[in-house]
Amino acid sequence: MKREIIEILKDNQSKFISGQIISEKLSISRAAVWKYINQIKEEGYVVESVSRRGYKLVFVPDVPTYEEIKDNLHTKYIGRKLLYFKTIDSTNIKAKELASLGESEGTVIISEEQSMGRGRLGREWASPKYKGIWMSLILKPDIEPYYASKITLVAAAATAKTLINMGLKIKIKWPNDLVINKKKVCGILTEMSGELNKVNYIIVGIGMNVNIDEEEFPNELRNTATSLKSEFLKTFSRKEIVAEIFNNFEVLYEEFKNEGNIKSSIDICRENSVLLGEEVKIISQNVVKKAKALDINNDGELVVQYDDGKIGNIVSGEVSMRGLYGYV
Ligand code: BT5
Repeated sequence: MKREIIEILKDNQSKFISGQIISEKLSISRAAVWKYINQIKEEGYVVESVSRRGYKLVFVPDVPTYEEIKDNLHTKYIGRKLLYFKTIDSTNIKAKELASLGESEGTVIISEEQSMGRGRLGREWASPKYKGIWMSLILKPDIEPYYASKITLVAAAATAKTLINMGLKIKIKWPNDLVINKKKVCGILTEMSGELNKVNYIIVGIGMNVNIDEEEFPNELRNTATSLKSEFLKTFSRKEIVAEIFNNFEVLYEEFKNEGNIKSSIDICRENSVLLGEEVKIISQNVVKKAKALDINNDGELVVQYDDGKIGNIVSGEVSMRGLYGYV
């Protein structure tokens, strides 16, 4: 009902519409209209109310709700059901819970803040309120579990493409980071539930630092993390970015499902890679190896050459990549 009222207010933006008319249109009482208007205000909309004239919408907030993204959304199923939370432990945890209860492919959980945002290997993910995009997509592809890690590259490509199309200079740090000026602006956490040869569901968690000011990052992240606002010195519309990520993701994900390859995603990851041609440290289960990053192959693996000249293919998943002298 809240959604319908926002719609009516938007259709009449900058003029008053009476509570009576809204109540008639929606067949609810005027008291109910008043109650919903209060809830709408809590979401950040500014609604002026004047007795005998009714309600007027004067400000629409940058909230990534379905109501606010739908005009920019061109997908068939990604983000068509968007569950919006003000606060949550972790959108990945919620998405896993819902996916295991039968939630369909394409549903997205998004929250304004996370109290237990997580990175890979249980690392913490800082998710300050209203400042970023913290969301998880539920996917149920008919693939073998081995191929699930490719989804990370699809998500990296979709988010990168979104920002590049906005004219922003960003790079992809294989397999799961987007970076600007060698600092991390976005991280991806792909988690899977599956059996020997069947995927039950895959959850793609995407965390993007959008309007976070430098001093809002925890101290220990200040040298390695950044936000769109800190780098480009302006505030960005989260709702537009969210819709575009879904649009780009669905196209690239459909390629994966229908054609069994992620060629377009890999092209994006290659063209915008921050690692290719660089000396890197590959960290896996506390073992550190030095190598030169040569390419990303058609399976999405990183092709590297070790110091002894041997060539190796690295599957994403649990490896961390570092530059020789820092995070990139
Ligand atoms: C990642 O892990 O980069 C995956 C991050 C995924 C976050 C999303 S938010 C929505 C969804 N729900 C969740 O609970 N998670 C997902 P990893 O490569 O392991 O990097 C984690 C490391 O990044 C941490 O150990 C910190 O050093 C650093 N870090 C933490 N918060 C950060 C932030 N906001 N921006 C940049 N770096 C951060």
